[in-house]
Formats: sequence, structure tokens, C-alpha cells
Amino acid sequence: MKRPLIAVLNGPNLNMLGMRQPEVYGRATLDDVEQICIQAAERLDVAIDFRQTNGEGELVSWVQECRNRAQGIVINPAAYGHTSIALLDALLAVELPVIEVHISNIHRREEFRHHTYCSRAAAGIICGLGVRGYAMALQAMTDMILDENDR
Ligand code: CA2
Repeated sequence: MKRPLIAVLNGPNLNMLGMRQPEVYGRATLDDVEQICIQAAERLDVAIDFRQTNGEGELVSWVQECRNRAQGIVINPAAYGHTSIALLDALLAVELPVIEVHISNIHRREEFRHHTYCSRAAAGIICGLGVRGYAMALQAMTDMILDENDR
């Protein structure tokens, strides 16, 4: 049987991970995060499509492309989570399970980071657990896909 495909999408400035603000985001780079996801995917026997963009429109297009292609979306929307109704609309329209990840604990930070539009489309949110949150999200998403396939 074909392995389920999980899209792992990353929003703006996450390409700068590991270069600045290690006290907030840790020392791992985005390449390290991709490796963490690749290793988790091998363990879980799923395929991943790992991407990052600084563009809101591109992120929206990537979410749309997941329809009829991927079985689930793990997304760190970064700042667009706090601002983008367009991204929320795309996540709702695609009708796939979504897990939102934030590396930092957005609830311990500035007030404007406490709300995310994306969370309305998310089955669950992982935040504040560092980059290991991505592996946890892939584990949870795989469980959800397998549960759905068993129905
Ligand atoms: O904690 C997270 O994962 C965030 O999604 C990261 C976003 C931030 O806007 C969210 O509120 C929480 C920021 C992306 C990374 O930005 C960096 C900026 C400088 C150096 C390293 C990363």
C-alpha cells in the first residue's frame, strides 16, 4: 500500500531559524527541522513534503495543492497564523486534518501572538515544545490518518 503523504508547511522567517533569537527558538536550523521530520516520517512509515515560504499567497497555494494529494497538513504558519484569514480559508477549504505547530510558547509571549486564525481549522496545536513539536505533530497526524483509514 502507498504511504500516506503529510505536507509539512512553514511560514515566513522560519528560514532564519538557528541564526537569531536562540533564546526564543533554540539553535536548530530549518535544515535540522527537516531532518527531524524526515527521521520521524521514516519511523512512522509516511511520506512528507517539507516546504518553507515567506509569501502568504504561496503558502495559500501550497495548502490548496494539498487537496487530492496529501492526507494531512502539519503547518507552522509563523506570523501568518496571527494575521491571515486567507490562510485560514484555505485550510478550511482543503478538508484535510491540520495540526498547527509553534516552536515557542505563543501564550507566554506578546498578547498579539496569543490568537491564531489557523487554530480554527486545526484538529490540534502543539506549541512551546521546541522543534520536537514537529515530530510529535507527525506522530499525531499519522495516528489520525490511520484511524480514519480504519473506519
Ligand atoms: O514559535 C513559532 O514557531 C512561531 O510560529 C515563530 C514565528 C512567530 O511569528 C510566531 O509568533 C511563533 C517567527 C518565525 C521565526 O522567526 C525567526 C526570526 C528570527 C530568527 C529566527 C526565527
